[in-house]
Amino acid sequence: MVKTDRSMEVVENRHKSLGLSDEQVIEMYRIMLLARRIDERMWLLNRSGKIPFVVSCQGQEAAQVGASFALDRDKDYALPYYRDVGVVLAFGMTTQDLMLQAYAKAEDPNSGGRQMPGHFGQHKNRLVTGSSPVTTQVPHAVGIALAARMEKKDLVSFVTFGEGSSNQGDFHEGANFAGVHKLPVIFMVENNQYAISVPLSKQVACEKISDRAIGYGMPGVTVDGNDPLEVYSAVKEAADRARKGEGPSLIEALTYRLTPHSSDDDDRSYRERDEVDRAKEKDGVLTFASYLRDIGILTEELEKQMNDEISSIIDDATDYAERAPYADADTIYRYVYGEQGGE
Ligand SMILES: Cc1ncc(C[n+]2csc(CCOP(=O)(O)OP(=O)(O)O)c2C)c(N)n1
Ligand SMILES: [Mg+2]
Repeated sequence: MVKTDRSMEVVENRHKSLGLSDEQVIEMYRIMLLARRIDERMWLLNRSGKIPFVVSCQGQEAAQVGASFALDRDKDYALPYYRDVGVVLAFGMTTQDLMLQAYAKAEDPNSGGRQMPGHFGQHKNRLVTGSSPVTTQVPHAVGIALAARMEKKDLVSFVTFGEGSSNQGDFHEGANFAGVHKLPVIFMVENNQYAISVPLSKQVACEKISDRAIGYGMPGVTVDGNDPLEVYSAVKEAADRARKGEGPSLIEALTYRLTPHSSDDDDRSYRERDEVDRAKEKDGVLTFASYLRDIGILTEELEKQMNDEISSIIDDATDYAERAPYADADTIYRYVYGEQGGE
């Protein structure tokens, strides 16, 4: 949280000292806000019976967008997990694309309406599709980094997953291989404190998820996932190391899942409302907006313009996706038995 009693110069220097311009941090905020508003709209559509399922990004946008801005979004690969609306928007997926996948329509670039929502993948934006078993994207990301090394391509492979998923064998195998071969991968754990109903204290015995890095010979850091600038800084350092051939990094972004696990979950059965309310006070979408207001670059006028624009983008995308056709039944085997597809 930006303290108003700090001198303007010190506060302003936070993003400038990281090499980020005013325009870039405004764009960061715009994407965080867009992700939040898309997610909120999806819950309304779900509750009104229009879309079958939502798995939310709410509470994790700051980590997702801060990290994405530290990457080269014209050449790096991202292997997002189901909550990463902020990552996929930052990499170029559109609101319309996201609505098409929520409605499972034929034009959905992620899977042509075949996968569950949140299974992101878009060839043209180097977003690599994943499977439903959690953490399978980790060895895929390591494989992409290995391929880049073998083909002498200058790219970083960025993979995200939840803290619960860091208990899966896929994480340990992928991290070990990447560490041994010093591959250009960034592992980012979005630690939102729960794996469905299981709290962090019952998931792991180590103090921090980032403590796991030492076992694989890579640096591990824990950062405030509500602060996009802190996440940006950690991912930038990791990307620089990766590009210099110094190998992988593990970053743990501390966040909080503000919604139930999914639209099929009722979180009142395993956590107190007080806890959720306290987490809302630290919500990165709100605290980053305060920072931008305090330094005078998020003016009232700009904020209104941004909100109006986001509302109309989401309205248009929703109308479009609702009217769009479902896939023809005779295309059912497409993408299953080797046929090429996607953008
Ligand atoms: C291998 C596997 N086991 C179980 C599941 C069911 N499942 C889906 S999400 C999830 C929780 C994952 O928690 P975490 O990794 O912390 O991610 P979060 O949902 O909290 O972001 C589980 C157990 C699954 N999809 N895959
Ligand atoms: Mg979790």
